[in-house]
Amino acid sequence: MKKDKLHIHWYPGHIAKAEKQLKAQLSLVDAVIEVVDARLPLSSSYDNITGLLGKKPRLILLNKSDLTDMNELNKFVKLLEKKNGFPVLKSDAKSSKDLNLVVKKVVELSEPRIQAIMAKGLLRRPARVMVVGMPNVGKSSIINKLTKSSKTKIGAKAGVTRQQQWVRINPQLDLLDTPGIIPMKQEDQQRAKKLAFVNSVSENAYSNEIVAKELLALLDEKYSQIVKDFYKVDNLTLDDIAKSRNWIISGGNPDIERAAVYVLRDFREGKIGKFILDDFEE
Ligand SMILES: Nc1nc2c(ncn2[C@@H]2O[C@H](COP(=O)(O)OP(=O)(O)O)[C@@H](O)[C@H]2O)c(=O)[nH]1
Ligand SMILES: [Mg+2]
Repeated sequence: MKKDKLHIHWYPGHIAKAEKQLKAQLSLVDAVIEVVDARLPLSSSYDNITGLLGKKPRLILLNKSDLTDMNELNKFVKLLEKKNGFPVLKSDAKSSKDLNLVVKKVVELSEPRIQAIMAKGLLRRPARVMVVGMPNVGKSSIINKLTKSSKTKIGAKAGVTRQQQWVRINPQLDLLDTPGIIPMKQEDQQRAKKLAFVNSVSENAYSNEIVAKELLALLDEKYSQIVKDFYKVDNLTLDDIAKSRNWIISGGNPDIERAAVYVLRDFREGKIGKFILDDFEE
């Protein structure tokens, strides 16, 4: 199945199903937390998120901020706030320090809808919120962090299928404990490629060698010296990296596949450096 050219394909049937499921989940909540990979502040967001969410208030969470340069990321925070008109926060789901603010913001975002309910004469209820985002951006990690302190599973609500579990985070907030997966639907291969770099695309869809080469090319444009220093090479090629590490296969050729696997892993774990792969001008 692996192809020798990087072309990532999404199946229309899967997308339609995922979209339907997501819409059903969305109908249950007052606001959403859209988790985005901070290394791709623009391209790991869904390109038609407003079409999908309608008027639903959204908190944009730039997660994995620990893997980025904070000064650069702060510029994207401002840009996204301006572009979307919604609050934008940074998070590192490996620590819990940012999450109090997340809780506070989503409660605020939900308030208009709760006021509307009360205006109809109903009693105040906690805000209902869910987490959405592309694969691997950290949705489950965030849900786990948020729900850790609260063991109150409050079960199915009226009209909610049994699998939908809610967790009471505090008296003002109920969180849907299953994340909404945003279906990928785009012909934009540039973006698909970037999502592959951060492991947001099934690894069956591409070969390591091709993705690693593309990643090195992009890093070479923006962070060339940092990456060259890390691998102790003059040129950012898999060949040179394999040679520099002394990864040689039979016949004396450099072990390209091994170099590719390491480059992807080093990048994804933030070992090479703190990077943002979107251009600010986009
Ligand atoms: N460095 C770092 N890694 C994270 C962060 N959040 C999640 N991860 C890691 O990213 C991977 C995917 O996280 P997961 O929560 O399963 O993503 P999901 O697919 O969106 O639910 C896991 O290996 C997490 O440990 C973060 O803020 N920083
Ligand atoms: Mg998950």
